[in-house]
Amino acid sequence: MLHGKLRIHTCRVILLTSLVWFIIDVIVLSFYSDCIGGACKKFDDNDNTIVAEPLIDENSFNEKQEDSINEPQNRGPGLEGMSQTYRPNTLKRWRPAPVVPQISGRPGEMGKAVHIPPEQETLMKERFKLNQFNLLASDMISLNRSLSDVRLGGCKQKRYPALLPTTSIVIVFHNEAWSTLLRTVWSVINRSPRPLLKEIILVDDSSEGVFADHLGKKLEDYVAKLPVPVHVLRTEKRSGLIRARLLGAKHVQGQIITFLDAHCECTEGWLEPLLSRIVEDRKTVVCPIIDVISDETFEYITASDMTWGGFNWKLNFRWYRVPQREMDRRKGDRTAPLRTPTMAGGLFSIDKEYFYEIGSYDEGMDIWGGENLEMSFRVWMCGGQLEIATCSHVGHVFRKSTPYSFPGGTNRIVNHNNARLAEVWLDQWKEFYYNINPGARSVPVGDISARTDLREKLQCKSFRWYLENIYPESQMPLDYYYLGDIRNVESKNCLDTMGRKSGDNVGMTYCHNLGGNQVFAYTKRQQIMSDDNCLDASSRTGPVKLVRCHGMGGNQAWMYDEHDRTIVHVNTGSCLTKPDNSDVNLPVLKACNREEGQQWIMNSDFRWQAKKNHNDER
Ligand SMILES: *[C@@H]1O[C@H](CO)[C@@H](O)[C@H](O)[C@H]1NC(C)=O
Ligand SMILES: [Mn+2]
Repeated sequence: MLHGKLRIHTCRVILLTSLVWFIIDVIVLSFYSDCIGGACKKFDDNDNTIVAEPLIDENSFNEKQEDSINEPQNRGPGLEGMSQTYRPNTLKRWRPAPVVPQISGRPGEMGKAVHIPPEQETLMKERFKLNQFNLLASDMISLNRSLSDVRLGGCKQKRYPALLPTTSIVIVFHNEAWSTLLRTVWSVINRSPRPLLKEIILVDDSSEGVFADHLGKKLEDYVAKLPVPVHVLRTEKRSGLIRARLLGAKHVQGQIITFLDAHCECTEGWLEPLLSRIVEDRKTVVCPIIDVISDETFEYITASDMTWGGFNWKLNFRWYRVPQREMDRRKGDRTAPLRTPTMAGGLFSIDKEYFYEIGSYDEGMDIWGGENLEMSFRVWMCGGQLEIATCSHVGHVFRKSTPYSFPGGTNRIVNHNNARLAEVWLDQWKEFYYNINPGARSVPVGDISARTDLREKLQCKSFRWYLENIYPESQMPLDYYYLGDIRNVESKNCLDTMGRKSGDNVGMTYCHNLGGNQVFAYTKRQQIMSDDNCLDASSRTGPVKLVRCHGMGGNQAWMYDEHDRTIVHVNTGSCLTKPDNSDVNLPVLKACNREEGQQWIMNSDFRWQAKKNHNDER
């Protein structure tokens, strides 16, 4: 009995003491928080230090209130967003890393191009084959090479929060060259504020042959001496990017995971903008601007801050120009984070817990391809946001061809991955993918139930919502009447892009019913489009060209009359007509004459999708 009472008493004392400490904590924290809010003195023990104030971006604050895609309770800059997601005592005080000094006389300093003397050209070509970049040039450049500060002027003045979370850098590689891999590592060490850099995790996805020599024990011995903890993990067999990244992520000890490619160079101030966005809202996935390191000369070339990520019907990731709509949202401020519909996928930061909450990666995907779009759609549709921090620049060696082998064949793997992505996330718009790429229909997608369950569990929005709210400029039209081939009544032939590029004439040939180059969409905006090109005519007699869709009507507006079956070019009033005898593969534009050569059928396998609106529209 006595024991029992004593125990209860002890418990009470412990509870009370804890309570007192808790209250003290809260008081201290709230005082401290006021400091963060900017009411306190600045953190100025060094003239060059970034000031201890959060990045309060008035523009985005106003924006957030009127914008329906944000959940206000989780958003808002500064403290509210922060205290809900990161406890201040887990964050770190930091200072910008010192500028990497130029080593005079070394090739490639300040990001300059390296030119190989003619007598070494044979050797250069020999070495080029190993990695599909100029390895000889790379080997001549210091691992610590200096770079110029490529940021916009406004970025250099930006103030970031005084306290930021730590990050682990995860770098996956397969058969990587020594100098590019280690230059990536050194650029991270040299240009990241040290308190924020928890560790670097290198994941060797089963490098083979000559690569195994330097990427084995030699690498482990080398990284053991580096001034930052660097771990080398290895997959047992070739696992591909996705599974190797998951292995790396599993060992992450920092609060944020930053994925980098293995042939990158981080520039001055690259990390702070990424971490700052996440500390404001942990459901933000942030990419740097990916600059170009020339595969020929290793010159550092700044990329545009006016491009964002999109995708085409084939589900290839593509860079497109940022539309005016997004520039307006940012009030014309090019240093403000850019909301991008998709990301390239190689380089980004994400909160570690959020990475798992949102479903990490689709483990049913193989080797490479599609995972970046999958994550992009998932983040947007399931309540997160995807941004490019235009003040963060990381260079990447872009290659003209891949040096990697794809067990099972590149096409098969990419089709498999993209088909999974289409099945899980694209809803009815998956038809655009299957129609333009009919080969994907026969590739087994495997079991996707775990991913569809995830979509259900996270209560993700529809792809229509994504197209309406995040990517109205998409090449996949939001509203379309028809998707399929366009057949001439008289000749029985079909319109065909012949695989031609923007600026070329559209063609016509026998109907093969396989989709591909014969698939067109007729959209609510009166476009006749194939992937990112639209039928376009600039005179009443043609020619009819494929031109990159601009969405502004004009020369790209066509009116299909279901009853007459004519396709009338709105600007000129001319009718799309079957080819003349002069060129049997070239449809033309002529004055309308009601003959069968001007009648077209859009009804093969596909349904009219928005018939009601179709009539309203006219
Ligand atoms: C890079 O610079 C650091 C000092 O900033 C030095 O310790 C290190 O040895 C250098 N690394 C190489 C490979 O030159
Ligand atoms: Mn790469």
